[in-house]
Amino acid sequence: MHDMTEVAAARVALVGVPNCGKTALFNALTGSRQKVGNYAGVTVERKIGSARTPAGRRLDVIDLPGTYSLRARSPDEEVTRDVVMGRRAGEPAPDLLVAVADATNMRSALRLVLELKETGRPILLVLNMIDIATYRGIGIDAAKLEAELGIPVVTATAVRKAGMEALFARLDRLLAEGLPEPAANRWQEPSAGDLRAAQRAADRLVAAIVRHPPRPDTATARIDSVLLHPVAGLICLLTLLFIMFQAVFTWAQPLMGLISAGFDFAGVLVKEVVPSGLVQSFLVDGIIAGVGSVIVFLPQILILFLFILLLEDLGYMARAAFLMDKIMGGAGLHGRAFIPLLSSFACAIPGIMAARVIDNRRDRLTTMLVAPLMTCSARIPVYTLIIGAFIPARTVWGVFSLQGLVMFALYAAGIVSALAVSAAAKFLFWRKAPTPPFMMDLPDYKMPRLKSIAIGLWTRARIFLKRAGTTIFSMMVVIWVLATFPMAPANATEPGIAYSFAAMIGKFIHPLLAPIGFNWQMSVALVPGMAAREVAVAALGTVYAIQGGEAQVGHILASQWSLATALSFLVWYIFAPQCASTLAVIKREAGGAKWMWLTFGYMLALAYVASFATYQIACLLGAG
Ligand SMILES: Nc1nc2c(ncn2[C@@H]2O[C@H](COP(=O)(O)OP(=O)(O)OP(=O)(O)O)[C@@H](O)[C@H]2O)c(=O)[nH]1
Ligand SMILES: [Mg+2]
Repeated sequence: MHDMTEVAAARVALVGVPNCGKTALFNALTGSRQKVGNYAGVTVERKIGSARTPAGRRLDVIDLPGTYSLRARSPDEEVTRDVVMGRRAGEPAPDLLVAVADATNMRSALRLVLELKETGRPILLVLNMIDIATYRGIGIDAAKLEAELGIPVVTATAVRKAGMEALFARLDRLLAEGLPEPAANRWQEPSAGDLRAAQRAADRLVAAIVRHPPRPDTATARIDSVLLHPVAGLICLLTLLFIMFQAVFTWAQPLMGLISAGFDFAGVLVKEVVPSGLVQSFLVDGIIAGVGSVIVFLPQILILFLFILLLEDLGYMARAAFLMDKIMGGAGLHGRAFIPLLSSFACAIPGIMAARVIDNRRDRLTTMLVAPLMTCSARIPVYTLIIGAFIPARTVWGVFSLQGLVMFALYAAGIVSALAVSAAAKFLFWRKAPTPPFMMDLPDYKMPRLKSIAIGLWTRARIFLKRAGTTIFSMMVVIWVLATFPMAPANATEPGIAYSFAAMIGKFIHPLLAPIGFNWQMSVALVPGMAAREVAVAALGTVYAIQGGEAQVGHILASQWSLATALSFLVWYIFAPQCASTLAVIKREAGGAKWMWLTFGYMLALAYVASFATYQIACLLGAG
């Protein structure tokens, strides 16, 4: 059979300024679920997806980081430039550029289009967010624009997949006519003068084709008069963060109780059905106590993400960055470091990658260095477990949960230490360098879309469960084996685990960790915890379950650890470099192992010193 599928797919690259809806369009065209968000710099890598036009042509659609110009200044913009210019090794230049414009902000969009035209490649322009433009009474004469630019223009509302037929039809027509071979690299990096000239040309075009409404929309400006106010705005931000952490702790409780009851029930059931022995121990102590003790935390993690996703979609992230700029600048951090650091609440890995939007290397490195100090969601299980076991569930001042307050304090400790370390890095490494002024677009507020929030939460739940089912599960198997074999001799005087490999390893490391108040069971848990922080919780679950034969880790901890030990363990988790994947990403993004080792070293040192101080002081105060 000879059909269209034999023809190589046409490569179509989506290019546009940040936040104009490229990824939304990419998702609409390819059916993917890449992350969209209402702030600049959501996409920092190129992503490829495939689509098929109604006429059966195959397309390889490439989503790219946003950029104002091909004159790339930061690593994410370099990705876009290199793809557009076909400079990536082993990758031909795209056959067609789809320029994406935010129809409510044509000025910067057209400037980029004019620059793209200089490359000599075929271009099609999509006027996206036409729904918002229409709502605000902004009129765009697409036919005139098409004539002026000499390229096809279509309108779209990417988030609702509206306008896709027209876009596909135009793509089909362009491809049927046959695309010209791209002219041999005509493009040269534009000078500042070129860019100014392009801006003037863009302004002329805007004047000719855009009709502004008599009464412009002032909703964003009105909301910002409060949210960006130097005092009121900061109060709003702090209140919001505070509510977020209280919610993570309190709203999740009923659901967590339910999940944990489910695992307890499963444990009981297995004990009924499977005769006692190795198999029963593997199922109950290894899998149910281990993996179950981590899955219990899913509700908390989803609540945290619900907040982050809502703020991202609303358009609040860039505002928070703006508010924090003074404080961060004081600590030697670039204003643009805010979003990478806030993303690190989810996980340091996307946070470190998001640092690509920072143009100068020095500020980028500082951001990467401190991102792992932000409290990532993998720490939530550890914190919650210890807080639940040691901090009484009381209310303070009538409204706040004491456990929620401690959680907030742990997050705050992460933030404060990140600021302190970046200040120290600036002082040690690049004292003389001034922090550049903060420039970042504040997007218009948008109503969060239920569907995209739901997709975001679902994606997170899947990542978490997959981790529990793979990394954590396999570590649990290893830990169960280590904690079970060799088995106790017949005339054993101690519980079986005391004779196991786990005990040997734990007792071997223990002298190092005794000064910070860790017992040998905790020492065992730290090593596999390098694979994923939550594993430590699962490992404690298994080790104590094998030792004590009970599934409720929290209860066992409360009876076996002193308060000083518990506090020291919490403090350890604020600082310790307990995540191998994060270190690997730092190495890749910073372009050298040096930065990885630096991060590892300083975090380990901080963890040890801080835990030591915490333990010793707590003991002096009688909590030993
Ligand atoms: N109302 C409306 N919102 C849209 C439309 N397209 C995108 N959005 C929203 O605009 C915001 C930005 O969308 P993205 O697709 O992330 O933008 P992007 O161009 O990929 O942004 P970067 O990756 O940061 O450069 C998100 O909040 C989207 O939900 C649209 O056609 N209509
Ligand atoms: Mg994007």
